[in-house]
Amino acid sequence: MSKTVAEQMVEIIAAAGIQRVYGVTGDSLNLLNDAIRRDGRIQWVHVRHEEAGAYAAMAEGVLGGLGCCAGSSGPGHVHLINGLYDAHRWGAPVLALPSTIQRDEYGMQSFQETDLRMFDGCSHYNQLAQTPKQLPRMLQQAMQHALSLKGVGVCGFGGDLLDLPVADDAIVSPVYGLAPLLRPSDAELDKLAGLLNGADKIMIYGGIGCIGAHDRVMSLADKLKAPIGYTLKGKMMLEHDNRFDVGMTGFIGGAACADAIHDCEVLLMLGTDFPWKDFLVTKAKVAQILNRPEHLGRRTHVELGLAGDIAPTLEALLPRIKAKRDDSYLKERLSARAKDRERLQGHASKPGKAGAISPEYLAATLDKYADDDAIFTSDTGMSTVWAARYLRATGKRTLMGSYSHGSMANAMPQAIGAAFAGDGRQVIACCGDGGISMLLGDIMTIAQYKLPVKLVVFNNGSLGMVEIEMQLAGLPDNQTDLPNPKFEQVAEACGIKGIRVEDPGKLDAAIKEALSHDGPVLVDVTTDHNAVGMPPHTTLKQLRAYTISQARMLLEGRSAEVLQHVKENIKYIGDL
Ligand SMILES: Cc1ncc(C[n+]2csc(CCOP(=O)(O)OP(=O)(O)O)c2C)c(N)n1
Repeated sequence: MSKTVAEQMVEIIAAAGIQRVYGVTGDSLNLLNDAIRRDGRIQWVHVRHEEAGAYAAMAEGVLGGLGCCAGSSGPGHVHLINGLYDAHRWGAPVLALPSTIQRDEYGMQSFQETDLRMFDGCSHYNQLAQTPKQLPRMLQQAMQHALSLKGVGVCGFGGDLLDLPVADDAIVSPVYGLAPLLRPSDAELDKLAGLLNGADKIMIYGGIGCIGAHDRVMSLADKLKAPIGYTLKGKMMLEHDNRFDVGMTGFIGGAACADAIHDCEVLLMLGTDFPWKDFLVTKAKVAQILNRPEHLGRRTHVELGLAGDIAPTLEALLPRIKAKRDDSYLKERLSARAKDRERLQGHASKPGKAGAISPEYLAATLDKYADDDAIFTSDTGMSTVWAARYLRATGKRTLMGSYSHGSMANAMPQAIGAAFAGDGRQVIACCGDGGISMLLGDIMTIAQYKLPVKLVVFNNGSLGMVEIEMQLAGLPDNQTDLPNPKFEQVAEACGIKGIRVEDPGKLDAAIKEALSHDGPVLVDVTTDHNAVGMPPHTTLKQLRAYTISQARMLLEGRSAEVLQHVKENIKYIGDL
């Protein structure tokens, strides 16, 4: 008997290196599930919600692989969409396999009928295979788009295709996940070198595109005597072993980087498409190098835009750069950075009170005991603020979150994918209480597959970031409270070790115990609901409009420490 389409699909995706398909089986997916089981090379990972599957697949893509998730007709694949948006916006290669109702039922508002064009906004390629002959080529194209353009490729198929015999005359090619290295022309590099050689105060601002370029960025900074700032996605690539480090800007960052962007003569943006344009307001001349040249100049004015990958571009640029002697600008920025660090350290050194543990202290404790090559995930909300500020890069650690899409609930399911694909590296998820509640069912996936993930809940009993957002906008915070279950008991009920920490004096030991536990563990830490970090959705203009007295009024009834914290943040923002 000839091969079925389902069997051929498994062969094609296994040959492309896919090791797992995250999904919830059902109706139009069942034959694919069955073909995967019979083939044996790929693991079907049974998640509880398809969005969690898409996030787990994203994590595989962030870690350098090709993630894969599947959703069955209608609701099954609709559930994938948020995680796919996240993967696509991060640039994480993911193959999405939405199966659909029978092909001849389309157009009749049939049961579970959906329009797959919904995936257009979160993919480089999105097609629905209608015949056995189309499917192998479309599948190959979806994977090639995901790998080469970095993001999501969608290959939909009617469930009724799966048990048809393969088309003997179908074209089947291997998957080429090639992303050619880009470098500007010599003339363009000369122009950039001229700009840099002719300026005194140069600031380097690097993003995720600096992956694999750490040493060259350092060499360039050394020659230019330039401070180096970085985005959150670039942090793990540039923060470590960096004598030029001035940290991050924006609401998670500090004055050293923000001021440098503002007052330098030339701002050199390397591999970053940082979206918070209010923090890129500068009088400097801006040069930007991106390997997606179509995105040049969409965040700030760019005098010189170049198409290039950072490592080969700097390799070619470095010999053209004259070494500068004057390092006074660098020194000034580094002393501002030392003050930023001192401020952060001040918050982290206060453990907090019973039931109101300082989240800064918690994040710093995680940083202290986590492995040198740990994989961290952080939920959108305050957890990302604390992770950004306190989890240090080592050159071997990974930090992922929903940093371009900004969705809640990403940390725990990303940790699932990281545990599967992370080659045994320690995986620590920094979860919000709102975040973990949102896809809570999938902690059972962690239990089911005995994934040794460390879930740490920053449990402040509220949608903390939104609460402060509302207050800063002059609105009474409403419906932001989160009456929570005892998360550690929920974990225990699922077969996961649960630890609750309310006493700051017990946090250190609890984190050590959790990180050394040989299996999954959830640590539920009651954190200080009043700890303030600035909300990312508020614009600089809005924040500037707030005076300390207004903040005092809005935060009436809160402790003196909180007011002080707000005051410091607002003063800092006002200083920009
Ligand atoms: C899916 C989704 N819904 C709503 C929001 C808006 N939002 C951003 S942060 C946040 C609060 C998150 O609360 P929690 O997980 O408890 O974290 P906290 O800020 O308290 O640390 C909300 C509601 C969002 N970003 N994503």
